[in-house]
Parts: sequence; C-alpha cells; structure tokens
Amino acid sequence: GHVTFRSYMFHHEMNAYLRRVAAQYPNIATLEHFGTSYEGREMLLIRVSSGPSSNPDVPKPTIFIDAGIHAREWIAPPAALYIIQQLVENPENAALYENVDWAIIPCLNPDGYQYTQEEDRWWRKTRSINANSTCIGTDGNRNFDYYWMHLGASNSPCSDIFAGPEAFSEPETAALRDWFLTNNANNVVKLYITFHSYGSMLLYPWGYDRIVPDDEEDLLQLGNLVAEAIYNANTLRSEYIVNTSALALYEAAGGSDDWVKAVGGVDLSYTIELPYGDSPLPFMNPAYQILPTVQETWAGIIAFHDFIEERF
Ligand code: 0X9
Ligand code: ZN
Repeated sequence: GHVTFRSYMFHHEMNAYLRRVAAQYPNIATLEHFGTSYEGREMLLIRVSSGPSSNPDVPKPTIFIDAGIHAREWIAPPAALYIIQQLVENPENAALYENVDWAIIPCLNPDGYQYTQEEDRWWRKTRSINANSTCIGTDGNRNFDYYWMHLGASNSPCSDIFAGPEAFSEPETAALRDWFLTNNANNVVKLYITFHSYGSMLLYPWGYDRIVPDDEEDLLQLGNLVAEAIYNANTLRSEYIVNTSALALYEAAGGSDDWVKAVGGVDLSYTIELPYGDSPLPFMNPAYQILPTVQETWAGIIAFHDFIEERF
C-alpha cells in the first residue's frame, strides 16, 4: 500500500492503495464500488470529503476525475493517484476538501492496463470479446452515447478506435454512465476531468465535430488558468495547448468528455492529454519523470479547485 511515483503500479496495487488510505483516513476518504471490468476486476472510486454541507440547500460542488480509459497511457493513473495522495495524506492540503468534494477513479480500464503489463505495451482498448471477430476490445473513448459513431470512430472490431457493437457495450463505460445517472441527478458535479496521454493539451468539448460549445469562453478561460499553473509549477515545465478536442486534435465521437457535458450534467468537462516527458516514444514516460509530471499536473488541479470553490 505504498506509492512512490518512481515506478508504475499494477491495478491490484492501486486497489490495495485505495483500500489502505480509506482504512487509515475513514473520516475523509471512502471507497465506492464503481463497477466490475469485463474480466472481473473490481473498479474502485474514492470519495474525499470533509462531510456534508452545513446548508443542505446548497450542497458542496464535486470534482470528478478519472484516468486510464486507454490502457497504454500509463502516466494517467499516477496523475489521479497523486491527487488522492496529496488530498488524503498531506495535511497541508486539508483546505482543498473543505468546501469541495472529490470523486476519483484512477483506472477505468483495468483489463487493458493489465494486458499492457503482461502482453502488449501498445494495447489501447478494453479486452471484451467481439461477436464474429477474432479481434478483441472496444475503444472506451468511442463508446459513449453522444453522437456515437458520428466521426473519428470505426465499426471494425480490429480497429484501435472501434466504437463497440453499440454505445455503452462495455461494462467499464456503462459503469461511468451509471455513476453519473445515479450521483449527478442534482448536478452536484461541477467539473469533470479525464486523464489521457499524450500531447500536453487541455481539451474541452466538442470532440465529436468541429463545433464550439456555447460556453467555450468559460472553458477556455479556465483552461488557460490551469495551463499557466502547470507551467509555473516548474517541475517539467510543460506548455499546454488549450482548445476544443476536435480543433486541437481531430474529430472523435463517443468520448467520455462529450457525454458527461451533454448528458451527464457537467458544463466544465476536460480531457487532459499529459506529456510523455523525454521518452523517444509516446506513452512511454520514463519512470524518473512520473513524479515531476504528476507534480505539475497537481498544480493544475489546485487551480481547477480554486476556480470551482470560488464559483460554486
Ligand atoms: O482520441 C482520444 O480518445 C483522445 N486522444 S488519445 O490520444 N489519448 O487517444 C482524445 C479525446 C478527446 N475527446 C473527444 N474526442 N471527445
Ligand atoms: Zn487516451
């Protein structure tokens, strides 16, 4: 149950860490069963909160964070785990869960992640069996039901961007949908962040097409604040680009960010494409750069928090 951010962890080690901190800090940290992966791995979400709002008419805003929907993007789970560690285990950060609640799931695709550890470092998708095909898996980030299969997604099970036989075909994406439908009927979640790599980008909707949302001014302004905080953290000095994902990258429908904004009830929705450090190859962040990367990212998360606390 010890995290150093000097090496990568197995999924079962992440679960052991979450169980340990929840047991050690029961007044602020609680575990929720988020779902069960296709191959049967338990997906745990941790809530960090100082308790309910003193005014029941005005619940505290929640920040929701996930990571690891793409298996090979190894730097994403540590970014989420570092946030958990800093919130729960560093008493200097107690003010960050005073007026804001956190819900964090550090690994959304445990089967794919395990497969990258054991078989294929470049695996991206889930590990579900496809009917009438020998090819395995669905791209979780093409599997959400908002403009599903509109652009930048494939209907071929052998493609790395296979959108699935239908929207929410995967237990992992269905679990995220169900969490929002169950926990966010009252729109208490004010910020959604999903960690990916790579590219040093703060991306906001829409991803399904080259269309900017009505509230893009908000999304851009907050994104710029966060990008500045990341750079000024001075640990890796990443220079983030801030834009809609379709304009900065490519059109890709069925992403979690679009669905959470359009259907899940969270206006402020971001995909963070983390950097890959000085590795010659993407996704292969060297172990010695995990810590500086998650530290600068944490500075960005504090900027997100301050904005949410101030506004809601
Ligand atoms: O293609 C993706 O799913 C993301 N990039 S990655 O290299 N990590 O695979 C970008 C997703 C941006 N959001 C949407 N297109 N909705
Ligand atoms: Zn990704």
